[in-house]
Amino acid sequence: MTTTDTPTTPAAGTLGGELRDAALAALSRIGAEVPAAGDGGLPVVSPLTGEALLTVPEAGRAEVDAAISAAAEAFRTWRSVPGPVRGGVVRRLGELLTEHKADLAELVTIEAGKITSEALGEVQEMIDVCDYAVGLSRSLGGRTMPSERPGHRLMEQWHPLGVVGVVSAFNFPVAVWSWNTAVALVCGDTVVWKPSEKTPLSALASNALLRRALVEAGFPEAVSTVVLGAREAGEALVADRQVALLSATGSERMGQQVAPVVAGRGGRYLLELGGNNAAVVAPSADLDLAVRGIVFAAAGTAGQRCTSLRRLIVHSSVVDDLVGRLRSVYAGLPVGDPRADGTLVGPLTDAGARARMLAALEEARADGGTVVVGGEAVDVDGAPGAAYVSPALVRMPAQTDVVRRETFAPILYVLTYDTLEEAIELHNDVPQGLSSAIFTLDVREAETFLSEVGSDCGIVNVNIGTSGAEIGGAFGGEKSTGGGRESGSDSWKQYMRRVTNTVNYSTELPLAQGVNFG
Ligand code: UN1
Repeated sequence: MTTTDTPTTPAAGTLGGELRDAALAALSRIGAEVPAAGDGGLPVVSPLTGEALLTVPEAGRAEVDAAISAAAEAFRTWRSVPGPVRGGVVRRLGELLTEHKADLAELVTIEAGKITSEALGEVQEMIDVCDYAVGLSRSLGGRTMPSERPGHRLMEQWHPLGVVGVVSAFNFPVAVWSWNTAVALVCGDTVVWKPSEKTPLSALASNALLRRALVEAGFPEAVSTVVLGAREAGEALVADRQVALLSATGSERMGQQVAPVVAGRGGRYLLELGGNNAAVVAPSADLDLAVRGIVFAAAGTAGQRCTSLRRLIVHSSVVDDLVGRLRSVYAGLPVGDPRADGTLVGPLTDAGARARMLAALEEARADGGTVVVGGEAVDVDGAPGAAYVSPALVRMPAQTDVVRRETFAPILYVLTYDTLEEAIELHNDVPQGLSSAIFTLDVREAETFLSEVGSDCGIVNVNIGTSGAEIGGAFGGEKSTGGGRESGSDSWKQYMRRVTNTVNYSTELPLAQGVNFG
């Protein structure tokens, strides 16, 4: 944003003034301080009005370097704290999040534009992952394997890795940090977090709660730090050799830039990049259930989840029926202030996102597509600078380039198929591989879609939509989505280093593979 188009601070009595006061009140209840910005700084723009509510200081390279060094120093203590004691800090974080669930959700709504129910759901996801990590803190374990040599033990241990850098996106401004941080902390790692520059207040609030839990238990605050900044701050985190694991969520382009730098310095990366998620709707599908699943996945969060449903691949025998039902639901979707009761679709993050949505719809039309419903800018009272839209349903004659790209907005492209093989072919013929679904009551179709010849995604569902995953599973995807896995299952392994140990408790020194050495 240049100085000339920086929105002015909203006046009292306006919607912007009300949002600023609400944000400051929520921060104060949480006990989070917003440092004074001085000259320059990052404007905190709410998508509800498109205005800057306040300004926060921007960290440059020096501040990021200092945060990383402090985290590396804190790691020297934290790594030797017993796992279950580290788990106690994460348990306390979960309690504090429960206590301040509504406060943090309010900040998420103000900065990310989520409707209240989804914002509360995001904080619940943080509480859930804390629970999960507390359990892990008593169960992280290595294996013992049979040694080929008598009197020898072959085993593995998992040790803390070091500093974990977290780069997160605006659309899940707090949950994605918590997936990484709750797990990293019980694994004995320390964390430096660069949140999206669009959501600094939610980040300061989340980290203030964690720091309270750390201090109460007598641990250094530097176990977890937030650095507010833009590109330069992110680049500093990516390039620093002290950052053992860089976990980044964002665009496919961002991932392509980050991966070679981290790999080149011998670091690890965990990438959660774009998705272009599809659902196959088979002839046997329960269409009532499918419609509910499809609308939440495609229009929920205004299409701004990496798991949002973007493509529908529908059997030709049910496509007209399904499109008809979706058209009537879409026509009645309440778009507006995400804090209002009954709103289901809040704003897009900014005017640029809306322009990209409208351009994608133009391209779809030029490719022979028909916009069945939606796809228009929506004016909301008191918020002329905001970017509200009506979710679009678009029938496409083929899977053209615009369909194969991720547009981060509520556009659902409808394609048709006749055989399941054809549906799977279309499904997998995109660069991304995050989440997928099939709606069917036919066990053969469901199992084929789940099998090695089915969906090529990291998340494959049956009779539920593509979004809204639980934290207990590993979250992430293949191909240009980046290959990382976060949150549940054995994702924790990425946050630790594996050590293979061979212990000889015999009086002989037999060599492996039967080698005789004199
Ligand atoms: C994201 O959009 O970056 O599965 C994460 C979901 C949420 C997480 C989405 N639990 O939709």
